[in-house]
Amino acid sequence: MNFTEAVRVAQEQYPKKVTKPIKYGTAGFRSRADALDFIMYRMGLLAGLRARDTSSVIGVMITASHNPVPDNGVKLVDPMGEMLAPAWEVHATTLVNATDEGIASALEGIVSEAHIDTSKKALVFVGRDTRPSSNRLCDAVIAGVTAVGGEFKDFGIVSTPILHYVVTCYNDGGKYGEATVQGYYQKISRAFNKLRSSGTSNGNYDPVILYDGANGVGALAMSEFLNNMKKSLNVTIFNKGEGVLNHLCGADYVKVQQKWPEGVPKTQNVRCVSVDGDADRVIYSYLDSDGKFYMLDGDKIATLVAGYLQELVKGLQLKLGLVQTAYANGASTAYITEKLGVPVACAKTGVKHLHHMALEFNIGVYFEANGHGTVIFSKTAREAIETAAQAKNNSAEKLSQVLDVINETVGDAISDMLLVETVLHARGWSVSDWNDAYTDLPNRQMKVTVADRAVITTTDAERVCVTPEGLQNTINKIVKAFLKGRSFVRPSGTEDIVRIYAEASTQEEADNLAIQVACAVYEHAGGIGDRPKAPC
Ligand code: 16G
Ligand code: MG
Repeated sequence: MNFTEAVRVAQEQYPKKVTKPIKYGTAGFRSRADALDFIMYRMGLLAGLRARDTSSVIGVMITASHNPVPDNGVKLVDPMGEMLAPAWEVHATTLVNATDEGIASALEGIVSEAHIDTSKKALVFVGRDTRPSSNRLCDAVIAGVTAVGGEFKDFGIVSTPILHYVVTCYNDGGKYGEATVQGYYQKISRAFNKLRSSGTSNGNYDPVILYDGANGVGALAMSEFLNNMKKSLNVTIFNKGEGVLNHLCGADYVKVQQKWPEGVPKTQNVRCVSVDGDADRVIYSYLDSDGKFYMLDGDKIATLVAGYLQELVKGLQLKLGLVQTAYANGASTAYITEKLGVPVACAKTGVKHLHHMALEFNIGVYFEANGHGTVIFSKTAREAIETAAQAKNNSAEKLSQVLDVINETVGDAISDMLLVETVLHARGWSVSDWNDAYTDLPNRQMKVTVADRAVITTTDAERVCVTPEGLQNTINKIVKAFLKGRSFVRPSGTEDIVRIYAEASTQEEADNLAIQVACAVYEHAGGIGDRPKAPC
C-alpha cells in the first residue's frame, strides 16, 4: 500500500504543530483537546492497520475520562476488548512522533514489522464522550481510518465500556452478546431483572439510589438503562449535563476530594453512586444521620464482590483471587486476605496490568481504588459454573445469572453498580452495613510538579521508588515515624506530575505524611513552583 494519501491529508488537514516527544501511556494519548487533532488523525491511521493486523474490528474511544472539559484523549481497543497490545503502543508512539512527511515511512515500518497484509479489509468502531471537542476529534479519527482505505462505524456518544463491549461482541461473532448499543443495555438489564425476580427488598436493603452522572455520558447511559429495566431499582439521576463535566462531581471528584458531589441533594442515609466522564469508574458514598460523609471506593466494591463470589464458588474447585494496586487501602487488603481468605495480588496502576494479572485466576476480580474494575471468568470457570448450574446447584445457578450482569470486557460503572446492588440485596445490607465490614485507614493523595517526571522510576508494582537515588531511603525514614504509615510515589501516566499516596492511623497523620513525602519528591526530583505545604 502506498501512503501518499495519508501524508497528503495530514499535511492539508491535520498538520502537526508540536515537536515535543509524546508517549502512548496508560490512558492512551491525553492532553488539551486543541493539541490533539493530528494525534487523532494518526490514531485513525493506526487503527486501520491494527484492524488488518488482527483481521478484526478495532475500537477507537475519544475521551479524557475524568479530566476537565478542555482536555480530551484517545484510546485504542483491541479485538477482545483489551487495551492495545504493548508492541502497538510502541507503534502508536512512533507514528505520533513522526513528522507529517515521515508518516509514510512510519506506517511502512509498522506494516513490515507486523507483517501486515494491507490488501485486507479494515473495520474500525469509533465512539466518543460528551465533550464539545469530541465531535471534531472523531472526524479526525475517521479521516485517518479512511486515508488508509479502512471502513468505520461511528457509534456516536457512548460510554467507554459500551465501545469495548460492541468491539468484543462483533469479533467473537456475537457469542458474548449482540454487537449493538441496544444489545448491551438489553443484556445487562435482562440479567439484572432476572436476579431481582425474587423481590426488591431484603433485610436492610433499600433500592433507593441517588445517581451522579458527572454531567457526562454516564447520565445518558443510566437513563437508557432505566428505560430497559423493570422498577426494581429506584434511581434518580442528577448531574445530567446541566453543569460542567466532572466539575465538583463525578467519581474522581468524590474519590480524590473525599466529598459529596455538588448537584446531588444531601439526603441522609441514601447511597449516592458517582460515575466518571466516560462511565468506566464508579464510587459510592453516603451521609449518615449526622450528615457525616462516607465514601465506598473501588476497594470496598472489590472486597464486597470478591467475598460474595467466594461464597458462591465454594465447592466448585475454582481459584478466585483479587487484584489490587498500591493504592488499595491497607485495611481492605488485610480484610480480604485475613477475614475472607481470598488471595490478593498487586499490579501496577493501569487497567491492562490488573486485567493481565486477573487472568491468572479462574475467577479474577480486579479493581483500582479509584473505582475502575470488573470480574473476569476463565473458560474453565464458565464451564464449571454452567455444568453445576445445569445440575441445579443453587449457588452455581445464581453465579451464572450474576455473570451476565458483569461486563467482563472492561470496568463498567453501570454494570459494576448493578453487581454491587446484587450483592447488597443478597446480603440484605444497607450502605452502612457494607461500610462497617472494615474501616479504611485514613489516607491522602497529593501531586507535585517536577521538571521531568520521568526521573521517577519505580519497581515492585510501584511500591518502591528506584530513582532518583536516595528518594526511597528518605521516604522510608519519614514513614517510620507514623503509626500504620505507608506511602509511595509514582509518575502519573495521564498528567505531567508526580503522585503521592500516604496512609496512616489518623487523617491528620496521613495528611502530614503526604506533605512530608511530597516535600521529599520536590527536593529529590527537581520540584517546580512552591514547596508543597498543604494537602491538595
Ligand atoms: C488511566 C488508567 C487507570 C489509571 C489511571 C491512573 C486505563 C484504562 N486507565 O486512567 O486505570 O488508574 O490512568 O492515572 O488504564 P495516573 O497515572 O494519572 O495516576
Ligand atoms: Mg474513565
